[in-house]
Amino acid sequence: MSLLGSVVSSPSTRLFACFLRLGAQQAGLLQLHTGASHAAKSHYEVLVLGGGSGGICMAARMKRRVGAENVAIVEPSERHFYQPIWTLVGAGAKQLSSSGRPTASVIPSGVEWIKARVVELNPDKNCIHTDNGKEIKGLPEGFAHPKIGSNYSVRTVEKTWKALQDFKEGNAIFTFPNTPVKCAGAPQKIMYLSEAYFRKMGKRPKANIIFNTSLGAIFGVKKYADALQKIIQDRNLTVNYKQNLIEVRADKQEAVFENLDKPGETQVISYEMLHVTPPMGPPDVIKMSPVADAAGWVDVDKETLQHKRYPNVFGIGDCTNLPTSKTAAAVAAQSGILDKTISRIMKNQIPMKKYDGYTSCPLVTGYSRVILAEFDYNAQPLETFPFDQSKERLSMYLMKADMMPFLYWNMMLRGYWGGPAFLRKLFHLGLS
Ligand code: UQ1
Repeated sequence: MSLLGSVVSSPSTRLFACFLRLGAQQAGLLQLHTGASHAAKSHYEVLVLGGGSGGICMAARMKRRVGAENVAIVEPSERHFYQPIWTLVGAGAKQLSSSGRPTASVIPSGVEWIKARVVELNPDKNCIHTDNGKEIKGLPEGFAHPKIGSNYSVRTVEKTWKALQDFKEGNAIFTFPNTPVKCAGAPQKIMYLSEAYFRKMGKRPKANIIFNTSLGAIFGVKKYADALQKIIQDRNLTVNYKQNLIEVRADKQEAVFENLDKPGETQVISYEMLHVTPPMGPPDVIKMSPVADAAGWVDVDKETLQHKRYPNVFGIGDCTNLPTSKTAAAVAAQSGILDKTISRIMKNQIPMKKYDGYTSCPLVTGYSRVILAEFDYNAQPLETFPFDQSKERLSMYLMKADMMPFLYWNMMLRGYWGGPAFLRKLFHLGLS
C-alpha cells in the first residue's frame, strides 16, 4: 500500500491529519527530513497523509476551511484508482483504463502535493518523515502464471478476466483471507460474476465453483446473508468456511488451505482458475508509530474520528480502527462527519456530529444484478431507497457500474459527497 509522506511541523501546526490507505504495496524506506526538496514549505496547518479516497476528499474539504496554501497532501503514487470498479474489470464488464486518473488531476488545485512516502510518524512533535506482513507462500510470484488473478490490485485485476476467459473445466476457487479486507463483499462478487460468465459461455456444467473463506459466515448482516445464501443454493455454489489460503503452487495449479478450526490441518485443492483476496493490514509506518492501536490501526474515536490520544490527529478510511467495513461509501460518510469534527475543533468547540458506522457494499450478483447492502456499526440495515434492497436489481447494478464512478470523481473527491444520509431521510420522510 502506499502511504504518507512528510514534512515537519512546528507548534504552529494546528492539525496533523492522518488519512492513510490500506493496500498491498510494500513501503520502501529512506529518510527525508523537513522541507526537503519534495515540499515547498516545511509547515502546514493541515497535513494530509495519503491520497486515497479519504485523503483527497478531506484535502478538498480542508482547502475550503483553511485555504489551499495551508494544506499539503503526501502521496507517492502517480495514479489514483477508483477501486470499486475492479470487480467489474475482473469480470470483463469494464476496462481497467477507466478506473485510473493521474494523481495530479485529483489533488485540489492550490493544495501542495508532496510526492513521497511517509516513513515515520511523530505526533508528539507534530512531525513526520518521508522517503521517497504476512504473505501467502508462493505469492506474489505465482501471479506470473496464468489462471490466477486478483481484483485487489491494478497489476492483477486483468489476470482475473484472462483466467475467466481461458477457463475450460475444473475448479474455480475464490478465497477470503484471515485478515480485515477492503470491501468484504468483493471476494464473493467475482464468484457470482464468474458463474454468470460460465453460464453465458456454456461452460457452467464443467465448472465446480468454490468459495473458501476464513470467516464463519457469508456476510455480517443477516438480511443480506440470507439473500446471498439463497443465491448460493440456487446457483449450486460451494462455500467452505474457516478455510484460509496459505500456499499457492502456481506451477502445479494447486492451492493449499488451512482449517482455522483445526490448526495444522491442511487441504490441497487443484484449480483451473483461482481468484485470490490477499491478506491485508495497516502499513508498517502506522503500525510502528504512536498513533496506532495494539493491532496497528490508527486509534480514533468511532463517533468523531478524532485520535484518542493526539487531539490534532484524525483518521479516515482504511487505516483506521473504525469497526465498520472498509469501503468508499464508508469513507464518503466519514468525510462529512470529519469535516464537521475538525471545524468544531478549530474553533475550540466539542465535536457534535457522530458517525454511525454507515457503510455500503453493492453486492454484484451478476452482469446486471446488484443487492445493495447498506448498514451501520450494529450490522443493522440502513437502506437509502424505499424498497427492499436485499433483492437483486438492475437499477442498483446501473448505480454501481455507471452512477457511482461519476459521483466519486466529480463529487466525492472534490469534497461534495458525504454519503447518502440526506437521501435516506428524504425517501423515508415521516418514517424511520
Ligand atoms: C456511496 O456513497 C459510495 O461512495 C461514493 C459508493 O462507493 C463507490 C457506493 O458504492 C455506494 C453504494 C454509496 C452510497 C450511495 C447511494 C446513493 C446509495
